[in-house]
Amino acid sequence: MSLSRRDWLLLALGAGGGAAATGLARLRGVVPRLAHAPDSPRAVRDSLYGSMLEPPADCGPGIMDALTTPPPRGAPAAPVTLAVQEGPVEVAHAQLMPAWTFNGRIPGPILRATEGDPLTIRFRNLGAHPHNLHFHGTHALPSDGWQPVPPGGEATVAFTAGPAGLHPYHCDMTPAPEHISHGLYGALLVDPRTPRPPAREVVLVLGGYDLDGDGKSELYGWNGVAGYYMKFPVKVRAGELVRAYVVNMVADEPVISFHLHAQVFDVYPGGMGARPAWRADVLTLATAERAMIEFRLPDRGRYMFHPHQARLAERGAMGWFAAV
Ligand SMILES: [Cu+2]
Repeated sequence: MSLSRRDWLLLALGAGGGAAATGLARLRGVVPRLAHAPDSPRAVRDSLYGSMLEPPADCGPGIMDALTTPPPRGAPAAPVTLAVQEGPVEVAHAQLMPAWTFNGRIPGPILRATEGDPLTIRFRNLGAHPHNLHFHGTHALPSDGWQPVPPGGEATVAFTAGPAGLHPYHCDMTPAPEHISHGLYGALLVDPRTPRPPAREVVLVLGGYDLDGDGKSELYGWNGVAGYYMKFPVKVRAGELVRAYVVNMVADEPVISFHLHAQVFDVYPGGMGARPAWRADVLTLATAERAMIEFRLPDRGRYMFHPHQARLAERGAMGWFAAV
């Protein structure tokens, strides 16, 4: 037995006190939940659709801006330090993940360069496990970054940014899914030398969290926080060009998808190329696969986005664009 969307709405709207109470009792029995999940009827009542998960209480509006909006194009490529730090991170309300992070956050910082720029990244391993730093895209083999860096060690990764596109970076220590699902990933945007048209740019990196160490994620978050964009939609202006950089860093699912409601989008696989390869409203991505998509939201209102895998959507990966 599973709950239909209509059941959710009836529950959320409280269709009679008795019915709602019955519904909640039923919900406890049928919805798979985390072993440590707080019993949270408020979260259920507040969720008009989908995600039962709330972001951490101190994760308020605006706090995710630096992980949602990329730095502006054309800023000089400064030397960057990426330091692995290990420690607990609250990835959803009352859900602590024993995380491994770049610079203390998940995902790591959004890096941006223009094709042909020299990039130098200092990698420091401040954790208790061997880690490393591997970039997608092109680079000379000495900067491929697969070699282990022991605790306390460091390495320098230097390469010429390219090709123009969207390239994840991540720890590639074996087993890579474990290192990635602990939080060691981020995005590098490489702009073409001929600028793309102005747009409202958004980065959406999907990750999964294996809280109990069984090799399977139990929580999912766009830009690291489960339920965040459900509660605090990504704001765009109605009618403006939106350019979203979508990256899949869920390491324990064969594929995930990104689905936008009520509009279709142009797809640039890998963020590469000057013209879109196709149009769609569902984008399917294997692990570390990514795409740049472009669309306009013509009317004021909320446009839903989520993976089309219900389990992922219900466990933190539901979100909204709010066109204002
Ligand atoms: Cu690692």
